Amino acid sequence: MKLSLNKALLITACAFLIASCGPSEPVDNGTTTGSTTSVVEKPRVVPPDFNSDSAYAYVKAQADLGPRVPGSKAHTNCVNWMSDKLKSYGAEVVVQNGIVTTFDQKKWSAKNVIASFNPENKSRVLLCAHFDSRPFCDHDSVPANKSKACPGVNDGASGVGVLMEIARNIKAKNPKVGIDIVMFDLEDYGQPEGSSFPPMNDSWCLGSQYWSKNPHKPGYFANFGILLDMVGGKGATFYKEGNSIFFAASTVEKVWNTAANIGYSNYFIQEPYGEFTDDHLYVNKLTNIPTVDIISYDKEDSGFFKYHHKAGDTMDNIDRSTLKAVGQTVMEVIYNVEK
Ligand code: AHN
Ligand code: ZN
Repeated sequence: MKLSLNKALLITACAFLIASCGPSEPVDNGTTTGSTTSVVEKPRVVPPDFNSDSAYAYVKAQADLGPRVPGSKAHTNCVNWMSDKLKSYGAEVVVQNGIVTTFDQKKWSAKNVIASFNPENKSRVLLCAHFDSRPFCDHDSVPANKSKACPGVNDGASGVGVLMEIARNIKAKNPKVGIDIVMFDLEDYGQPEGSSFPPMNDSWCLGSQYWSKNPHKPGYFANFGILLDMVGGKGATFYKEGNSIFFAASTVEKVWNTAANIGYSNYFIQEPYGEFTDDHLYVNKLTNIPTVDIISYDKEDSGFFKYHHKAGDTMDNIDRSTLKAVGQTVMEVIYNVEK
């Protein structure tokens, strides 16, 4: 059955309104178009309430570890913290080890943390974020800060924090689909501008590149994927990012329309903007999973956010309302996937 976009939106809106105030039984919208086709649309499933205090606490727990730079104690502690917590929420957890080489010719054992909920379910959704912190604040204007590790709070910890809160909710109420949460390592060790090392292609997103080439289960597939990156900044705006539109247009529409339906159109802007190299690009190029990036962009500041790759990327800029807008939107999407 093929529906025009307008009609699909209308039906979604009707189902949404009916579900908001009516009984939770299937409703026949009885749409008739010339012939006698009637469309039976299931009411919207009301997802659990995403708790922004809880998400904030998950972000702070990572911030308190210190920068999760590859090779550091904080990095190991973060891997253990995520896998222990995700197991406690009922997921099957795999810590994938992959050897990768960064632009500075160092070798690392990348650790992608993969949590599968209802692993036997064939219908699946991928949710992802990166947990590593950039080893240098190369965008900082203070010379002494440029060589320091980045706090990586909005850039890294925010996405992980939102996904941990979603995991906690999945334990309380299962969506109809299986969910895989992947926390990618070594996203943020990309070659800085002006680096004296030979130019390296694809120097960002090494953990997601490894996972995309070596999925944790042979033939792994998900119906679609959502990447969260820098989703905690105060007053953040999320545009429809170009690579997401190119590879996953219908998922972009689903996410942005869902956000609008539940009142978050001040965060989710209905306009395309930019084309970013981020973990979703490699998932899209190297797997068949159409994946979108919810990534903040600040047009006023012409950057991702004010403290991107700066020493100021701390808890001070994290706003519970932004975490809520993103977390509740993603939950609304995953609890309403059919099959
Ligand atoms: C670049 O900065 C090239 N891409 C954005 C990916 C990124 C970095 N996300 C977080 N940090
Ligand atoms: Zn970064």
